[in-house]
Formats: sequence, C-alpha cells, structure tokens
Amino acid sequence: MSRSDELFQRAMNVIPGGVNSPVRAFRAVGGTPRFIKSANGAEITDVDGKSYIDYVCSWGPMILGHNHPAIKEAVIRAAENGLSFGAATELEVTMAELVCSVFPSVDMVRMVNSGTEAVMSAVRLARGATGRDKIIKFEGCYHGHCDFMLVNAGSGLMTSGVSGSAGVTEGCARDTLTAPYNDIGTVEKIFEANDGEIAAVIIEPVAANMGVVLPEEGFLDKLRELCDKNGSLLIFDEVITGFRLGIGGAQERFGVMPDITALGKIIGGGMPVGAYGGRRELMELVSPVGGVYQAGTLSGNPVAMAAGIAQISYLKEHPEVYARIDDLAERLFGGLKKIVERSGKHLAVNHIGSLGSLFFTEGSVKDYNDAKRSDTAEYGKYFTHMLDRGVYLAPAQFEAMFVSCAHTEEQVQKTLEAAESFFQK
Ligand code: KE4
Repeated sequence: MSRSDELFQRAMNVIPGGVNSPVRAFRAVGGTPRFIKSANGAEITDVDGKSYIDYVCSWGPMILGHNHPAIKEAVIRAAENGLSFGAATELEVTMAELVCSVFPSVDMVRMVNSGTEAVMSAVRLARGATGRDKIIKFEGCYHGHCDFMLVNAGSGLMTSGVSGSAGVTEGCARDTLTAPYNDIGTVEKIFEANDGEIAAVIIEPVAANMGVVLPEEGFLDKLRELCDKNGSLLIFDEVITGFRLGIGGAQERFGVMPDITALGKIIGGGMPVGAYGGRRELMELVSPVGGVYQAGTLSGNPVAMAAGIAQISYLKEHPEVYARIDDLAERLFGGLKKIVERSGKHLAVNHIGSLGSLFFTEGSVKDYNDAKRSDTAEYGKYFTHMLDRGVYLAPAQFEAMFVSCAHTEEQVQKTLEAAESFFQK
C-alpha cells in the first residue's frame, strides 16, 4: 500500500471524499489521488517520492512555476511581520494599484479570498447597481460554488454528470438563466423574453471549465453590445484568464471591456486571494461607501497580498514570460494535435495562450453539448497512462491544462512522447 493510499484512507474518515475540493478525488479517472508533498518549478512530488510534470499548476495560479524564489521570499518577509491584522495595510494599497494598472476596465478593486467570493460579490454588485434580479450565464461555465451560479455549471459538476447541486433552492436558481456558449441568438431571445429584468451577463471570456472552449469571432463584442442596449452589465469571470492570457487578461487580449471583472488564482501567487473590480462609479456602490454589502475577515491578508504582489509584479516586469509560455503551449498542443491525427483519430484540441484541452471526442468543441460528447472513460485511461509516465494532468476531462514559465522544452517533449505511446497502443 502506498503512502497516498494510507493517507487517502485516513482522509476519507474525516473529510468528505477525502478531499477539500471534489475534483481532487480522482473519481472521474479512478485510482488513488496522489498526496503531494512538495513542488518546485514545473514538478510536483508525492508522498511516495514520485515526481510528475505538473499541468494542473494548482488549477492555474502557479504561472511562474512552483516555489518561485521571488514569491517565497516575499511570503517569508511578510510573515515575519505577522500573519493577519484585520486592519488596513500598505500591501493592500500596493496590490490594488497593481491590479488597476494592468486591467483596462478596472479603476477600483476589492480583495476577497477566492474566485467564488469574487463572482458572488460581482453579481451582487450588478444586481445592486441595476436594481434587477436576473443573471445570464453560459452552460458549462463554472463561476465557483455560490448557490446562484450552480446552474448548468462546468468543472466538478459537469465531471460528476450533474447540472446543479442539492441544497440550491428553486428560488435562488430561478433568477439564473442559461444559454449555450457562443450562441448569441439565444442570448438575444433571453433578453427579449426578460425585457428590463437582466442585471448582468456573466461569462468566462475563454471557457475553461468544460475543457477549454474559445469564444467565436465577435461573440464577446456582441455580448457587450447586447448589455449596452438592454442597460445590463457585463461581468468577465477572469479567475482563470486574468494575468494568464496576458497581464491584462482576456479583456486586454480581445479588446472587449466588461463592467465588472472577477479575479482569482494567479492574483494570489498560490495563496487564497480573489478580487472584483470595475469603474469607479460602480465600485463606489460597495460598502462602506455604497449600499452593496460585502466583507471578509481575511480579505487582503498581508501574507497573501505579498505573494500576489510578487507574482503580478514579476509578470508585469517580465512580459517575455507570456511569449515563452505561449510558445511552450503551442509546442505542447500542436504536438498533441499531430499525435492524435497520426493515430487516425480526429480528437478536438482547443488552446489559446498557455491554456488548452484535449477532448476525447471528434469534431469541433464549441460549447457544452459538444464537450459532453467526450468519452470520459477513455480520458480516464489516458490520464492514468500519463500519470504512470510521470505526467500529471487534470483528473477530469472537463478541466484545462496549464503551462507555466517553469516548464521546459524537454518536459514538453517527454509529455508528447508519453502521449504518443498512448495513442500508438
Ligand atoms: P475558487 O472559489 O475555486 O477560488 O474559484 C472559483 C472559480 C471561479 N471562476 C472560474 C472561471 C473558475 O475556474 C473557478 C475555479 N476553478 C476550478 C477548476 N476548474 C477550481 C478547482 C476546484 O474547484 O478544485
């Protein structure tokens, strides 16, 4: 019995499913989740001493790789001054100024502790600003686990084959309307059928929770136009795309400006941080200035701010990081495309920047229904094959692969060789 086996057995006695987030349980791929002991650069090492090339990157945050010296030193320095004060600190001002300096649509920003909190607060702000109740989201997009977002959601819900969650009341879900990703016609119909009632449209500007699905040309622009025409707000959930598709996220890459941006993952440098921001007149509706209440004991925690500031500052001062991770990802996903084609399969490979997915389904994947066609059992076999060869992928088909600037050409080559041996079987 491996150490991971032992720990998993103990964990299942005291933690639901033995994990603190469902997708980590390996239920979609089988086998024992690897309990990770340490990580450095692009590698993670489990409690049995086995190392893996890591394409989960803590689900996105570790864009500079694990244990980056600049981040580690910043955390240690901050911790020496104390862990938490529940009072304003200079680090929060530095972080807020940094975020506002890189996101074109953000004049002001509020720190929270997770992407879920960021989205929950952004939606509350949109409802408070417009006086309207209804929200439009897209099938397969995942915006964290606040009740009203667990409707036709992606990520762990999609992986477990359900579209919603027990415990979410009919009343709560009623105001969440859904449309297929990339289907602007359905969005128009929803607006027409709910004239004057839509507070906001929320979208992952690149969907990464049904696997990676890209917005079709003009889709985001049309969403912007529809929101303007109907007096609704556009919320970009940039928890994954923020600081990843460029320092200014998807809004900078696509040139479409949301009214409110939700952030997470990379902003914390590996520590629990989320944030939401937008133009001044909107953000000044948030308490204590305005009537939209939102609060948090550890929001803006100094140690977490230090980690996030170190990572974002590094990204801002080293723009060459993006060219490097995009180039490595091009090698990886371009290589995967060639491998599956050489094997006679025409599986879908979607990628943009340093984010991508291999779907075990043929044809294009442009929305939730396309992604649902994937053969998740086959993905499970692929996952295990790669894990056995020292490559750690997301333990679920409906997630993304992330490339960090710590990954090397050699590691990408090793990954492609492992994938080739699967498809050549
Ligand atoms: P957190 O509350 O997990 O920090 O963020 C929620 C969230 C919001 N928006 C987007 C676009 C997200 O991808 C997420 C969280 N992503 C998942 C992975 N698909 C986190 C991993 C997990 O749930 O364990």
